[in-house]
Amino acid sequence: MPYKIVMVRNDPNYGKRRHKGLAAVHVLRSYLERHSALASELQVEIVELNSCWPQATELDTRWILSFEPDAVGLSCYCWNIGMQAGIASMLRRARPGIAIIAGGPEVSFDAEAFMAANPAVDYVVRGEGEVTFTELVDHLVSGKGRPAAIRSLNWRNGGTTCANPDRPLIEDLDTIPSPILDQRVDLFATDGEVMIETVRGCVYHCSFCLHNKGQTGMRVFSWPRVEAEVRALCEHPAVNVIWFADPTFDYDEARALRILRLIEEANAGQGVAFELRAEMLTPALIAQLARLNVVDVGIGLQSINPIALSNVRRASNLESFRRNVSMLAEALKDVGTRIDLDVIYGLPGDCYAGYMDTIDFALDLGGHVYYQPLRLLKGTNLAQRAETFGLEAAPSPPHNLERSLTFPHEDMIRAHHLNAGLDFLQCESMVVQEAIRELRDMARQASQKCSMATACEIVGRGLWASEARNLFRVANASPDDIPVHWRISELATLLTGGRLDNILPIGPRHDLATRLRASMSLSDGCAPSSSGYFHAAL
Ligand code: B12
Ligand SMILES: C[S@@+](CC[C@H](N)C(=O)[O-])C[C@H]1O[C@@H](n2cnc3c(N)ncnc32)[C@H](O)[C@@H]1O
Ligand code: SF4
Repeated sequence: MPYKIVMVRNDPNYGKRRHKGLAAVHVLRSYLERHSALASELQVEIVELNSCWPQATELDTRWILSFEPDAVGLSCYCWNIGMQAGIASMLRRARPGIAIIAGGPEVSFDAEAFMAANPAVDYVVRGEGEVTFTELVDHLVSGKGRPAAIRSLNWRNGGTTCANPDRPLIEDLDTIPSPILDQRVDLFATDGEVMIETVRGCVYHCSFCLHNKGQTGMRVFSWPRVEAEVRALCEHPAVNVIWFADPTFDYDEARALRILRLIEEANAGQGVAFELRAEMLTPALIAQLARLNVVDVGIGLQSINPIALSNVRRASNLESFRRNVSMLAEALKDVGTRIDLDVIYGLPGDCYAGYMDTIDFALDLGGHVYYQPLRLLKGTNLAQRAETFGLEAAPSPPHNLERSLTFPHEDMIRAHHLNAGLDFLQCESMVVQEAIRELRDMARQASQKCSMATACEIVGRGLWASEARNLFRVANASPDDIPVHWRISELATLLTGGRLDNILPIGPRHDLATRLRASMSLSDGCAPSSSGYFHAAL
């Protein structure tokens, strides 16, 4: 009888960011099958869940149990931890003898607390999982060795839990087999969007970010490996879009150009998507990108507040950011690429006025603003320094910031209003976009201080105060996966009929100027002047 392991990926995938063919569970299985001393005795199955309602846990658990597993590996991220913990507990009740193993960034940094809160979980694999998981499985199958000898493992010893010391990172990434090249992932069974990693870690160390997973330094897969994997994806008939998980694809111009040229040569027209640092873009890279079917580019702006950027150790040059994003947008305009400019509100030292200025800066560039509150992610440097900056985040993942010394709760609410207006502005309904522009122009006549961000806030505030609130809340159910554009567009058109008066409690238009002035005086405490937010910074 083989030793059966079920690896569970759990991705509630509502919204635009859909299922991506490759994930940790596939990589871990390939590594195990290649490196385990007992590989021939193993049967490893992958279960991919995408339920977004808690009641599904029972069905999901039954599915896992139908494989009659000896061990179950749960892949844990901030977007699924509640559901994975629920599955662990149901598995334990149904089959007390099963070995339940959790891994992933959401359990790596507070493994002891996680095990204390989840008695069903037997083991937590911290950090990079390949080697630890393989050693653990070998121990479970053979009964040989001691869990105490497995680095980066948390385990139970009678009534107590033990935390073994950390293991170093895998030095040679090529020892990790590619599930794509090994044909261990059925790309026909995906929606055609596949993610690959050609590096691990990031050369930068922004203190809010977990791309370095609490470690330092960036490691790269060798060129032959990258070349083979990219070619295989380009030539695969089921692949529509190749997503690069690399956090800063353009960090090394020569390497990036080499990959882009390879795609141009091998590609049969599939889409490609990247995450970039705008400041690193060069004319050669931009020209090469324009030769491809680039469907999506994510670029971090985060904030234009220099104090906030410095507090999170992020060097930024707004002039080259502006220049390079404009050049990129111009070069890609015929390709129809969606350019997301990532913005975070609530970084330490930032305040509402800083956020408004940031939004105006991003909108001026013509990109699509992808806003997110600061998430105080476990394992980041910022989470350790939260108290210094007076950062208070929600206890439940993804630990959205609730307030800070410079971003009090009432300003968070204003930011939520602004975001709601921004969703309307960025929806695909031309009528609504026009209406918001009209509002801004009218507001500018009332006060020079009114920018697009102000107009968005006013629209959003009206929206939340109206009957539209519930509909909007539903359309906007998962801020990370929205805007579910068509839904918001439809909703916007439905609600407004093209007339903002329908959603704004602003009364007759002749009264608008007075009301706008009143609403602007509300913001005077943190006015978006050129230096307004400097005073609020730490
Ligand atoms: C792809 C991706 C996404 C995709 C998700 C696609 C998908 N459904 O799989 C999208 C774009 C939707 C996304 C969104 C978000 N993401 Co994201 N994302 C990533 C990214 C770039 C790659 C993940 C990946 O597959 N890596 C490759 C695998 C091999 O590495 P790994 O995931 O770390 O897995 C290793 C270990 O963790 C461990 N392991 C993992 N699972 C298991 C299971 C077992 C049993 C074991 C033993 C070990 C183990 O072993 C693996 C191999 O070493 C990572 C960054 C990164 N480079 O990893 C961020 C990352 C996972 N995302 C993160 C965050 C915070 C988010 C967002 C909240 C947005 C944000 N940036 O603030 C949203 C949340 C979405 C939601 N619905 O709420 C954080 C994770 C924080 C956390 N604690 O979970 C990361 C680390 C980046 C960051 N921002 O710092 N994300
Ligand atoms: C891969 S980066 C984008 C590209 C590039 N590396 C950069 O920083 O410009 C992914 C994005 O995730 C967002 N992000 C990362 N950590 C976050 C956190 N703790 N809270 C909110 N957003 C976060 C940031 O906006 C970041 O731009
Ligand atoms: S935000 Fe971008 S540049 Fe900064 S550490 Fe994360 S991935 Fe790297």
